[in-house]
Amino acid sequence: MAKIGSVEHTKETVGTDLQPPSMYKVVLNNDDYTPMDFVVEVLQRFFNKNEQQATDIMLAIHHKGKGLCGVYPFGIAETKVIQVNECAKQNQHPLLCSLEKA
Ligand code: TYC
Repeated sequence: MAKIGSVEHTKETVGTDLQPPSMYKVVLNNDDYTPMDFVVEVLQRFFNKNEQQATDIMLAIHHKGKGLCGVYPFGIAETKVIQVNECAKQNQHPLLCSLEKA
């Protein structure tokens, strides 16, 4: 019917690739050993939070067990999880970052 980009479309498929991407929550989990300062630095470096925002999120995680860092399309969320877990590992902290479907 029509060629849009490199995709050949039929009447049925026109418009079906125009949905917004599925979004994923990136969450940090609490633990008893990762220093508070390190978590604040992670939130500033990887999630573009200012010092006050990062401190508030870190304290919420510390008291509630886990907390939201941001919501992103899958590829970006996955990359942030890998980067944060790698940074924690390099610094020998048990900090765990994970994904949840938004
Ligand atoms: N509970 C940690 C402590 O008392 C601090 C902490 C906060 C660790 C948030 C992880 O995602 C976290 N040092």
